[in-house]
This record gives sequence, C-alpha cells and structure tokens, in this order.
Amino acid sequence: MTSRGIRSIRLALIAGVGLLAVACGGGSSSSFSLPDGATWTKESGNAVTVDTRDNVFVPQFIEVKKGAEVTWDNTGRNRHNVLPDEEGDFKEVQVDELDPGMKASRTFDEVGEFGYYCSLHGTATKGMFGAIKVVE
Ligand SMILES: [Cu+2]
Repeated sequence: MTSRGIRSIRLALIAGVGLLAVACGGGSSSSFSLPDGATWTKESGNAVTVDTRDNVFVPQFIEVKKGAEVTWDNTGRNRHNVLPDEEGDFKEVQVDELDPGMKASRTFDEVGEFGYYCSLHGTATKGMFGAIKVVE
C-alpha cells in the first residue's frame, strides 16, 4: 500500500472517532430529536399536565424544570398509554392507568430529552408521540 493510501485511512479513522465523540457527548440519556419546525413549550410550574386526547398529546413537546411532575390526563374517549422511546427512561404508563377520564403522573429528576409515544396510536416518531425536555 502507498503511504498516501495509509494516510487517507488514518484520516478516515480520526474522522470516525470524532463522530463517535459527538454522538456520545449529548449528555442526554435519550436519542430524541425534535422534528423539523417543532418547538418546545416551556412550562414553568412543578406540576405540568399533558392533555391526552384522541389521538394526540397537547402540548406535544414540553420543557420542564428538573423535578417536575408530568401528568397525562386522558380527556378523550380512547384508551392510551405512554411509553418512553428508550426503555427505562421513565416508568411506562400502561393503558389501565390511563383509561378515559383517568390521569397518570411521572416525576422527571434527570436532565435530558425524553421522547414517548402511545403504542396504540403512534410510534416514537409518528402519530401520537411527544417529548419532555428536562432542564436545571
Ligand atoms: Cu393513544
């Protein structure tokens, strides 16, 4: 192999390591990324409600203070659940906790961006999904 060939392999390796460092350096435990054109709705209180309708979370993307308690309030007629897009980010809200007319809460003590979705009406990136950005 020519020395030029070796040099370009070395450059490719350095670039690859650099990308890895960027990918791991986010400080968030979730890989959630806000869809194009979407914005975070800032919530100042320690108790924040997400209206859980048929079939959408409102507001969809909220920014809360560390330690805030988020309550999903099922105001629709359908059953819904709330699953973190990365297992373990928070305890799942199962359908029997969130029948129509019911509310379920989770507390967010870790800074980061936590995506979630209703598996009956969406996926982590489509349909009935949302996210919580937790800040200091
Ligand atoms: Cu749903």
